Amino acid sequence: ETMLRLFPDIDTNDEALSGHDEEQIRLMDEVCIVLDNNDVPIGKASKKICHLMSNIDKGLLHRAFSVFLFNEKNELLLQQRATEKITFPDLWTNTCCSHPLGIPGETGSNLPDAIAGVKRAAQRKLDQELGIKKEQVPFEDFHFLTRIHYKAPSDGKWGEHESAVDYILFIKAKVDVHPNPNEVRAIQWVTPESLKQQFQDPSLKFTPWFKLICDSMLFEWWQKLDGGLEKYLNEQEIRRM
Ligand code: DMA
Ligand code: MN
Repeated sequence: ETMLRLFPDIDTNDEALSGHDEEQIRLMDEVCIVLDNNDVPIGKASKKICHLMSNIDKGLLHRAFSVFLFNEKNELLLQQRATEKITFPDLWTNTCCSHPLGIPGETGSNLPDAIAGVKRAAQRKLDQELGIKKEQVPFEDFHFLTRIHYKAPSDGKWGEHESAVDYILFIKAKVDVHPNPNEVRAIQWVTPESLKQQFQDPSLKFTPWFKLICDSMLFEWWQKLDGGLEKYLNEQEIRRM
């Protein structure tokens, strides 16, 4: 279908994964939603195919999401990615990131359906990565802010880039966190001040998308958590970064 017409010589290089963690290799078979440049689904492809640089360079783009979870004190939950992660291992990043799957309920071709899809995916991954139960992060408590289309290099080892349309979700919730060690090495709650301070410490490494969001909008959004966030919600335009 469309996918094969657009990407007839798609690369499925399995070599690239050899030596990596078995569970993380298995997760590379998850089915991502492939998009045109305007975030309209045009097909599906495995997470592995979506993350190979050779495919990304041909324009292969997929849908992703980034959750920012705050507690009652407006502190943000950060995670350090597990050493087992194939992409961006050991880096500090926002609460939870992943991809909505190409399954009913997580896909959507118009914006409202796509937003509903990423919220369901967010509930699924908050549980799988951090052991946060769905009941503590109700669907209707997620706020969609905007979409960011970005392309970022990885740390080089796997020779790949991330090119995605990233849905930004905020949620304020009281949660119990039980990190899955195959996904998450450490967690911490930060204030805007302590996060800014950590950026000054060269021994701490952060993911490129988290840095990008911090360098652009995060601190402005964060300030408005208890009032004034409304005007930032449900942005229709895709921010290209
Ligand atoms: C990918 O997150 C999503 C973005 C926005 C970079 P990830 O690498 O943590 O995905 P997963 O949890 O599915 O491995
Ligand atoms: Mn993740």
